[in-house]
Amino acid sequence: MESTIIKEINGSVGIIRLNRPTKLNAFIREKALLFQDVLEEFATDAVIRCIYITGNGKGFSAGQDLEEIIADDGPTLAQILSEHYNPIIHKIRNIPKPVVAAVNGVAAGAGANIALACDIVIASENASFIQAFSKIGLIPDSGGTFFLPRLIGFQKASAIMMLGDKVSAIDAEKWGMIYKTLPADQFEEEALKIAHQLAAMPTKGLAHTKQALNQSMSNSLEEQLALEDKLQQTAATSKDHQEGVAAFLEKRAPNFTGQ
Ligand code: LHQ
Repeated sequence: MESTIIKEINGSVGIIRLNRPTKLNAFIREKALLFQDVLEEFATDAVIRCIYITGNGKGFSAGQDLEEIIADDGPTLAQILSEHYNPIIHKIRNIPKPVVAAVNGVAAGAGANIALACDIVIASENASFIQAFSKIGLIPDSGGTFFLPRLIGFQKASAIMMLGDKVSAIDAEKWGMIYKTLPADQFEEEALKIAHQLAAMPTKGLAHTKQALNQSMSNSLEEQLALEDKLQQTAATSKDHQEGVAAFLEKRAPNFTGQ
């Protein structure tokens, strides 16, 4: 049987394809654990300078597999959060490389919130986002209650979480929930171009930017200014910083190595 997670290395981009297409890539335990393993592997592989997550088939991910939660031998609710989704969100936020979600179709429940935890979310014009939890008496998890109000404001977040509306990719872009919507017929090609662009950039600088953004979620202005100071000192010691300045002054294209 084909793996529920397909990994592939394309140049400096590590591609993760969620692969249970007949179930809209819903997560079962085996898939959630494998996903973490591949995130970890790509995080530590120096060749990989951008991670790209997408879904096989017509959906991105319909979140937790609802058949698994009622199965006698399935994981407990506590395991689903503490061993599956919480570590996935922690990993995505703490990997010192850009993580792109290429949302090819519907993203529901934890599937939507895994996408929203990524650094850059790109969606096909056919994609949609559903905070499906309310329809089954649950609360939005996988960081949903953290990221969504920060992305689109308290009121809209509150409404779509309570109503469980299907938000089109076009609206998601308009509201600032995602970065960009792309035409369906060029989706993978164009989304991968963005991933390759990121993979050719100063990786350490992007990692420090990510760290600063992570902490901006809870820091005061004073704390954030101090953090920017510290991270900028470190970024300034990178080879890619020297290369960027030299390339600019020599009027040539930079050749960043991620160092
Ligand atoms: C599915 C699923 C699915 C199993 C589609 N499971 N089979 C945390 C804590 C603890 C417990 C619970 O979960 C969580 C985190 C969460 O993620 S909670 C939210 C779980 N997800 C949902 O509630 C979404 C359920 N799915 C849907 O509402 C629809 O499938 C959407 C709106 C996503 C897509 O609708 P359609 O495009 O009409 O597709 P479909 O419903 O026909 O689905 C296609 C197939 O995929 C179908 O199987 P079948 O064998 O009948 O062809 C569905 O049963 C299956 N599928 N989602 N989550």
